[in-house]
Amino acid sequence: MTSRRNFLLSAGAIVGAGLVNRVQAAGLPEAPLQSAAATGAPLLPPDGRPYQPVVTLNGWSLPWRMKNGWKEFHLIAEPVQRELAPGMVANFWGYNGQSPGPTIECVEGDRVRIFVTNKLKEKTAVHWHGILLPNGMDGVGGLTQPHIPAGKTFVYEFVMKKAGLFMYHPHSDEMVQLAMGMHGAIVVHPKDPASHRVDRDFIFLTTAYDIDPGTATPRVNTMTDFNMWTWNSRVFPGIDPLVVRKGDRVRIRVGNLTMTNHPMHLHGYDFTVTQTDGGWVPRSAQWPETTVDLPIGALRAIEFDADAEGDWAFHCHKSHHTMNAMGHAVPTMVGVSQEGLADKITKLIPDYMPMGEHGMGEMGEMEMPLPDNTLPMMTGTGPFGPLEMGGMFSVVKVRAGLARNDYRDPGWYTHPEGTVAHEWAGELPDIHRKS
Ligand SMILES: [Cu+2]
Repeated sequence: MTSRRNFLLSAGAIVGAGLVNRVQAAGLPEAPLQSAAATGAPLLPPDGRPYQPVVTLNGWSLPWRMKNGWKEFHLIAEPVQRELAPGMVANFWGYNGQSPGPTIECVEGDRVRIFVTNKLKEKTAVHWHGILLPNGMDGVGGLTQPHIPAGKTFVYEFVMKKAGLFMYHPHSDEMVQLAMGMHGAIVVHPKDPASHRVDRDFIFLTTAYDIDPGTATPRVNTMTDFNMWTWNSRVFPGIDPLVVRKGDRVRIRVGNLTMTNHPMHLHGYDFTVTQTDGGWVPRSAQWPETTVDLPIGALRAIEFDADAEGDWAFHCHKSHHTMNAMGHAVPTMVGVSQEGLADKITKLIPDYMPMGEHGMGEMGEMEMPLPDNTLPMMTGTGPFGPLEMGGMFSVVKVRAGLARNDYRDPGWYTHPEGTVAHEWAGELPDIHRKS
């Protein structure tokens, strides 16, 4: 896991470290910029209606200003650089300095005005996915509004009619602009802060990129064969842990902006789906799950009571989505003897390393030569050895005795004596099998 620690949250913290206000133009709200990829402190509302803020995994929430009863935000569409994990930085397009753009948090009934300034070299438009709004505010370039030309600022105005989890993304040269990383989350909190309340509320969106090892800009025409499967434009081991206090009610909200589905699996717990981008799921329609499929273009919120301490894996269950850049052209070598082969090939290719005869787990431990600016297919180290993961993988760390707003990485779980799987120390029977 990344060694970087999350911010220690302080009451009244409005903006995270690294934020810079750039736009002071008359009439326009400020457009804060975020340069860091760390998980930002929850944005406690300084004005407007009260709510319990979310934590954006490896992201942040956008400050606003109140003006004559309107909540005003300012998004700037622009090229950005994003570290996917230590060792790899991508050239993306995003909003306010990052991909994903900042999370927009509102309250049911809020009147919102969102300024969008286009600092790309081509036109754009922003669609507010899942939000019930007037047709002309829906953000489909050419259909419901003119595209926003390069260099121009457009204004969107609507009322947040219902609470829920939503997202924003371009609807203008959509294939390219999504492939380049433009997206962000929207959370509309219930009017009554006591309704649907949880103790810890996380949100992130899934995206996928195809970035050739040794390069930094995604291939924008790729249809299915992506090699970077991300949560908020981060891959394991760059994704922060989801830190939870034992006993907390936890909600994790996830949206899918990739071109395939993701079966999201949580270890150690069963949970229920309490919300989709269509609204709250009635209690009578909820059932227990340990994996929920996240369809393309959809959002889901899961909830559980964090009653079991530990480091619980949380990941997409498609095994190719918990890996980083890999060569699919590599032949399967399981069961193929490579004895003597390495010596012969090494004479021709000095860096050649035979692998896969007994599986590919050994790759998680090797220091393989890599091109600049890419990540190993299987990587990461835990307290017991290599984790052999990548992509859409993180850990829900449940600990007793944390402070209410403490999201700092507590390190690895210390297991109570005698509760870890261990080698059998007794007599071993002679087991005969065909080999
Ligand atoms: Cu997946």
